[in-house]
Amino acid sequence: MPNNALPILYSFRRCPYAMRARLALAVSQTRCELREVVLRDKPAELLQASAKGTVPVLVLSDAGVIEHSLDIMLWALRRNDPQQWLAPATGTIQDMLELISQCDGPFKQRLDRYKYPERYPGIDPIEHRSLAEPFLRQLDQRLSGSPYLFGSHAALADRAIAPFVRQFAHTDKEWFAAQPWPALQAWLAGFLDSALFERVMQKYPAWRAGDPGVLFPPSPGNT
Ligand SMILES: N[C@@H](CCC(=O)N[C@@H](CS)C(=O)NCC(=O)O)C(=O)O
Repeated sequence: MPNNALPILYSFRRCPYAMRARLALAVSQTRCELREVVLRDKPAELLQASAKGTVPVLVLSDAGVIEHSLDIMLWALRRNDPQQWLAPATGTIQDMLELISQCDGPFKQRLDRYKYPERYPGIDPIEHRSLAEPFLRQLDQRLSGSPYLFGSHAALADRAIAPFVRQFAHTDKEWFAAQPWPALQAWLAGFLDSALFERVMQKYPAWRAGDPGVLFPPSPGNT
């Protein structure tokens, strides 16, 4: 049963922002109580902690609240960064944040219009898929020179961006597989096959007030 002194993570399994937060919390071995949220029925406790109503949200044991996924990643990794996600093999944290901001800004905007055209009356999803291609080509070019975006080991940028590339690829798997982006395809496949990804993608029942919540991250091998 989770301990009350643990931070509380409001999460949604399939949300790419929540995924990146869980990746950093898991790799940094930051124990939390995970509360799985149903987005159309958000618990009052989440909205009290963070009125903006998005996930992920991390409520710290001193009642501080971290409301954005990248800030949760940075908070967790600054406390414990055993795989050196904040120390890329090439480039700087600033360079990684710049690439992540291209993902979170223009790329995400196009991804939403490609994946969820019904939310944007009158738009052409294929046009938005095309507009998203330069970002993916840029990633493929970086990855053709090194196995990860910033050199020889996975770092913040890889883990922050991969959940969004996954979402893009899964919108039309055949189309994605047919693109001339071999390095990007291999990088995504490696991420999806990783033990870390499996660890952060376990399924949990929706949390209801009074439930104990679940301990996160799960023990390695406990999948
Ligand atoms: N800037 C936020 C964005 C998070 C976000 O937009 N999450 C989506 C789910 S993927 C959400 O909670 N949307 C609210 C809703 O659908 O009601 C972050 O980085 O955490």
